[in-house]
Amino acid sequence: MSLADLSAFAITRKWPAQFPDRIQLYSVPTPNGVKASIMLEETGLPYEPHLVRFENNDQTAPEFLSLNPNNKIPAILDPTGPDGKPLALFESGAILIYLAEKSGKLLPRDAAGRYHTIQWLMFQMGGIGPMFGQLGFFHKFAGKDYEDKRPRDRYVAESRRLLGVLERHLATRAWMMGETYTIADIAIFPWVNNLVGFYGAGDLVGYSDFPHVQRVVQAFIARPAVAAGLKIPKRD
Ligand SMILES: N[C@@H](CCC(=O)N[C@@H](CS)C(=O)NCC(=O)O)C(=O)O
Repeated sequence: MSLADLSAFAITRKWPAQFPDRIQLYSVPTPNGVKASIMLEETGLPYEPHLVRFENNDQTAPEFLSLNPNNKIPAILDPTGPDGKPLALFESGAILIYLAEKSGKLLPRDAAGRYHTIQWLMFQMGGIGPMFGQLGFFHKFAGKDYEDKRPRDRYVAESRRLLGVLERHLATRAWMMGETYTIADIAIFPWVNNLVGFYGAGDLVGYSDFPHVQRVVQAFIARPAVAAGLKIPKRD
């Protein structure tokens, strides 16, 4: 069998594929980035990680934009996508659904279970990600020096509200979908972990009021694939 030819994809000029038959991952271990690496680790699909260096603005390089015009990680290039043709994909939620369907793992097969998993995935993409991300900006990054605390407080209140939604849901469940661990968990829990870890916003949002969320985050980070994925691609 001959090796896949990815030369039509400009991104492979900046990040050459050493293993062109494997899924190419372009990412950074941020809360959005690790969703893809954790999923690849969980499914066991063969892949090759490439670090996108924000400090060099790699995400706005023409080679990166050729795959994701929205200049954000994560992005993948699967040499053997649908119909055996290469598939380039960005947006972590789309990547999770794609890899679940490709591997036949972590997305329930029954129609209702599938839609409910996608529902919680969308809840993360449209709610938790953007809101926690803004809270990070106003609490940890440049926005922390702003005198007017109303923008920060707005994102604190909204993040706390979202944690409350998770808390009530998880009070009677092991994972977002009950007994079954799914891509909804892979989307949500890196963000909660990051909020109280790297962002240091636990006290601000009253994290101690959410014991069920805490329990599930602990179970999540204890999974070997999660522990590995949280560090991929390796920063240099
Ligand atoms: N909705 C996107 C968001 C991705 C995103 O915000 N990525 C951030 C890192 S967590 C990024 O690439 N930032 C670089 C930039 O904005 O220049 C997804 O889920 O894939």
